[in-house]
Amino acid sequence: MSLNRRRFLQSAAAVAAVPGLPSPDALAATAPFELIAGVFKQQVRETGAASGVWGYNLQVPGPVLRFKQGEEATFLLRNRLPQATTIHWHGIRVPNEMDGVPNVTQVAIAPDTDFTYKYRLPDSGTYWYHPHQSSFEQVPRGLYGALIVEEARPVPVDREVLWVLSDFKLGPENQQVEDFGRVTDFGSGGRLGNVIAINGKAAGAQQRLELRPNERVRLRLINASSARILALDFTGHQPWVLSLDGQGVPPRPLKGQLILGGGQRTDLILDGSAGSGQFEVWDRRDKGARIATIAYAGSPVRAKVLGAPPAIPPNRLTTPNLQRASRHYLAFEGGVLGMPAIGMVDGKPQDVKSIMEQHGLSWTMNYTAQHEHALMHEPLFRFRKGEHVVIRMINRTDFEHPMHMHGHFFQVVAINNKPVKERVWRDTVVMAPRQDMDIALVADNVGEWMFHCHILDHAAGGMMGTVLVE
Ligand SMILES: [Cu+2]
Repeated sequence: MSLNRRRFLQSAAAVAAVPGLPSPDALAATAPFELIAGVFKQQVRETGAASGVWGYNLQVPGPVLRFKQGEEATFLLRNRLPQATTIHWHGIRVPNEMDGVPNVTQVAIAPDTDFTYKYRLPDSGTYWYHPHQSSFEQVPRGLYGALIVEEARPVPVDREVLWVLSDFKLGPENQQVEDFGRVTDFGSGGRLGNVIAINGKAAGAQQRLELRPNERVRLRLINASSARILALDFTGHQPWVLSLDGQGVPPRPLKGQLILGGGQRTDLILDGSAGSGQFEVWDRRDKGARIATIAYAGSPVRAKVLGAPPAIPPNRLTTPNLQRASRHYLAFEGGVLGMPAIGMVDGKPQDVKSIMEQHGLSWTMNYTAQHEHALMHEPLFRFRKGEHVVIRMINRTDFEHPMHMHGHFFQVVAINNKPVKERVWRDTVVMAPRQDMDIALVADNVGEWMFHCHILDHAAGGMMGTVLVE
């Protein structure tokens, strides 16, 4: 066990002595916004019974949390679930102790206790929040919501629309199928739902996005699915890509399908350029599914459709210098179709059979498989504060993996050893099967940060590690 972690456990024990008390800090300044995690019913499918869900403030997705860049946010999380939970603020560069990772940054919040999260919002953009405790179960039950940080001067639009995309696995009575945590899902594509949802309601032709001719809409898209990767197709329209994972890009027309892995966000500018009629929005993955209808109504907002939108003012992120960067490697192996590496579990070498059968794990990262937020593991990497780093991720599996790093943004700088011309900021990137991908970042946020697959079943099956910035 590292010294760092031992220190954490000691302080964790001290905190645990006064369960349920918010920290004194939380009592000062502005009143916290209450997020009550609970169990309730919500109409997900159009017809039939309401579904039992877990969510925040009796709604799935949870309330839209909206702030201005630079503001301080305070949340009082009240856990009324039958399990311990936490909230992770995906993409927000919070101080480490506010990151919501059980055993690593805080003690999991027990049922019927509260916890206060308080931090400043350094970056504008589209973010989201969800538990990091048993996330393979708590997220698909409905615990997620959008966190939007407005730019000081937002891109001018007529209207904003938010789509929190997810899926539910519902049985014939619309009940949630209680099959969370199956090793077969951990080692394959993850537990996919059978009902794609937009803002907590079943996707399909009945999900209507109404546009007036020549109207300009900013469409914020969040993939909150626990496993599903989406490939969106806006037929009859040519949206502009405005930002990826909250970070502005030079606006460009969306070419082909919009790939959105679990955890990723994209803001689009959607112009009412078609002027009349109805158009289909599709998810083109697998067999494909029509998820929504763009329908025209009303009089034109302006005489002509607008041209290219202005770029979002960039957030203050330090660009990694590849010449002076330290180089690191991260090999991924495993999965049901591949040959899992012989690896280390809980500090001991294990053969493939026991990794899978005895430990219920399916993947290794640098030949180590670990249980979610395990206490005994060492960080994958240790970086000095301010160190420029390149991590070559080597995907020796037959699966895609949306890899997410906490507390930092990174740039994809090479794919299969070929430099990438345009470097965009991301906090989550989809690695293709058998692909090598180099990501670069400046490790400037001190603490121990998760680096994991955002197919939450994969994370639970071994694809979860940390990087320590000190
Ligand atoms: Cu994965």
